[in-house]
Amino acid sequence: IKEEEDLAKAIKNNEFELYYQPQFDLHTNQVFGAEALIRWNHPEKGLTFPDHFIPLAENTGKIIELGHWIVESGISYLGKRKKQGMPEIMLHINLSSKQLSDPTFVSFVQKLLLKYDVPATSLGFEITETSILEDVELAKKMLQTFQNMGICIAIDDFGTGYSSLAQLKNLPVTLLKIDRSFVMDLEEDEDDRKIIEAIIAMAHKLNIKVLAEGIETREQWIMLESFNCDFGQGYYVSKAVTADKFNRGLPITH
Ligand code: G
Ligand code: G
Ligand code: MN
Ligand code: NA
Repeated sequence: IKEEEDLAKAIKNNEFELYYQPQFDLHTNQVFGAEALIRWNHPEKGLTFPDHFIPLAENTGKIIELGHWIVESGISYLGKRKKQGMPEIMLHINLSSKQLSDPTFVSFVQKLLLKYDVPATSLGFEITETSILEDVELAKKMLQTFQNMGICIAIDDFGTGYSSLAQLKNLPVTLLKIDRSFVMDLEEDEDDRKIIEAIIAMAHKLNIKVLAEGIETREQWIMLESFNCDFGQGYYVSKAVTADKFNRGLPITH
């Protein structure tokens, strides 16, 4: 209960902040986008990570309000960059299942794109296999609408759920994000290498781009590039950073 109240107060007091983790093209080494990752600047506990408070927000229904804040912050950030003449980037925002079963969510997003003068093609939504389970048919329709608008639909943590392949058949998918558990042992584990190569080949046949998560070493980058993986993300290049830091640009290590 205490935590629930905290969460409600934190939204009012503007204690949340979006951090941005760069996403790069493995072939050109260019940063083309970012994943928005929420942080809580807690007045007592300091910088707090979402593993704990996102599930709490989901279980208490607060995720609708918090989700609105997240989406508006992300889109307004894109709008600010555009106004300042900064290079266009793609921003991927994580969605929870509650948001995908909210019938007003599509018009909410449309209004924000207009308000901040942001093209739909600059926006992506990351969904997980569990986030569409609440109301599959409604979620599917909503994702199709978003894709028709030009918004990128990314499957997050691919390979860890229990119906990964079915999802590719059933959902409008633009991008597949290979879970970092496959990337982690790439150098030692031949099976992981084969699995990743197969995922990439399959995705490309379906006209779906592939991003590898959790790239932490130069060797992993080079290997993934040789497998023809399109994009990457991970501590090797950068963790999630504040908007200011992201705007200043980062040296790419590769
Ligand atoms: O850095 P990391 O600790 O940011 O994220 C931990 C988990 O929290 C990940 O599963 C990530 O997808 C989730 N997460 C981070 N930011 C958001 C967000 O804005 N919305 C939702 N729904 N989940 C998020
Ligand atoms: O579930 P999702 O993929 O949205 O979660 C992203 C999570 O992964 C965040 O907690 C983010 O901080 C973390 N992350 C991003 N890059 C790396 C990495 O290279 N290594 C590890 N261990 N975690 C990472
Ligand atoms: Mn994600
Ligand atoms: Na992931």
